[in-house]
Amino acid sequence: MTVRPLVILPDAQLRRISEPVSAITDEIRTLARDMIETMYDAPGVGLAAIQIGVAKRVVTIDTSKDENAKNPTVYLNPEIVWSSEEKRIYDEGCLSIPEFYGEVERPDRVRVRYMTLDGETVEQEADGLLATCLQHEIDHLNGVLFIDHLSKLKRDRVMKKFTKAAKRDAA
Ligand code: K1U
Ligand code: ZN
Repeated sequence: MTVRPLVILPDAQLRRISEPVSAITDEIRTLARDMIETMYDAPGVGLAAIQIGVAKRVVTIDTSKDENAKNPTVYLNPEIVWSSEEKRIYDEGCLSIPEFYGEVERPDRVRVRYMTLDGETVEQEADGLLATCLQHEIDHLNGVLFIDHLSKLKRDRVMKKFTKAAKRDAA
């Protein structure tokens, strides 16, 4: 397993729409293993493949609180098939926008359909942090970032800060 480098704002890759997984190959299995390793190393509770530069619809999530009982789930081609009317606000972070947080309102509960690494199609109902994380990661697959849910003023500010930092790092 390999920890792969994270793609950081304002990298244009983060705006790509990821391609569906059409077959479960060794490449996909290795990608999923590396994503889990990268997610734990960061550390984070979720990761979308585009955050390591791979435009495939693959997500890993582990929202379990116990650090000694790791329980990652791999979601292939995840899609939201139902969302609750009730909303919840969570102070979200993103491994591609380090050390920046912002309050985002999203449906409180969702039902997600996805394919497992065994090729089985399953549905999962989620609430709390898992529901928020699933929506955040599925946004990544569509080139959407949590800052897109904030005001234009906040988004412009964070974009400016990260663009400046990227220019400084490149100099
Ligand atoms: O997609 C990502 O960038 C991962 C992101 C997922 C996420 C977190 C919170 C709300 C929505 C989506 C993160 O994991 S940010 C880091 C984080 O939240 C965390 C890190 C260590 C322990 C607990 C949480
Ligand atoms: Zn993110």
